[in-house]
Amino acid sequence: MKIISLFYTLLLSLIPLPAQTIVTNLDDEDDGLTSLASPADISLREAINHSVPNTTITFDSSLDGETITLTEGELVIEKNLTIDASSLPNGLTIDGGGNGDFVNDSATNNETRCFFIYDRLPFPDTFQTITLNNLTIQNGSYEGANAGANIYNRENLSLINCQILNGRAFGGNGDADGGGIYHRDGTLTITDCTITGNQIQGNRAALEVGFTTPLASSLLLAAPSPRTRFMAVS
Ligand SMILES: [Ca+2]
Ligand SMILES: [Ca+2]
Ligand SMILES: [Ca+2]
Repeated sequence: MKIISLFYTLLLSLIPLPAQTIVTNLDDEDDGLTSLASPADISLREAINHSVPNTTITFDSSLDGETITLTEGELVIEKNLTIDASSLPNGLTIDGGGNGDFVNDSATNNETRCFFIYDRLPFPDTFQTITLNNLTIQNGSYEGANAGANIYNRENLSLINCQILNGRAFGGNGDADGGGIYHRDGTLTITDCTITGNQIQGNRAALEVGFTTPLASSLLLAAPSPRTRFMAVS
């Protein structure tokens, strides 16, 4: 019996547990590589930057319905990662600080794109798997081409029960793309999301992924060459 018990204990020890990091504050800060050793002071930026690949990032229940306003620039995701606020009844908001115009006010209000999702690996590219769940991502702002004011994506991204709101892409000699999402490579899977109020400047065809109502089912967008583009409907 002891041998069997020992066997199972050994077996369990060989099965890697899924990594998990819990965000515990609303600050936009990064205290460095050892920051995750301070479980009472873990920001979303620290969780993204320093968690090992394949981590699921969740949120302390005290953050239910709260907002993280970005002050340190876009959040960069370049590895397999899940950001899951599904345990929060009222979700969690990530705000890029944009003020709704087509002017770069980053010097005065820190406005920024919200998520830059790309590992920058050389060709041939491989695709990381990223899932964002129960997040509101709003007020992103980006000046330039290939924008994606709320989300720039070149990996395999799944959005579940998210709201992508009020992004503003502008400039880029009139070549700004994606007030909400700029999806270039990989796949973009959208399930039960609302993507609305996002705008680009100028008279070029609007290039955001645009939906005004929650989708009834999943939409899988396999990125063709060279790009996937959608007309804005809002
Ligand atoms: Ca910290
Ligand atoms: Ca602005
Ligand atoms: Ca990649």
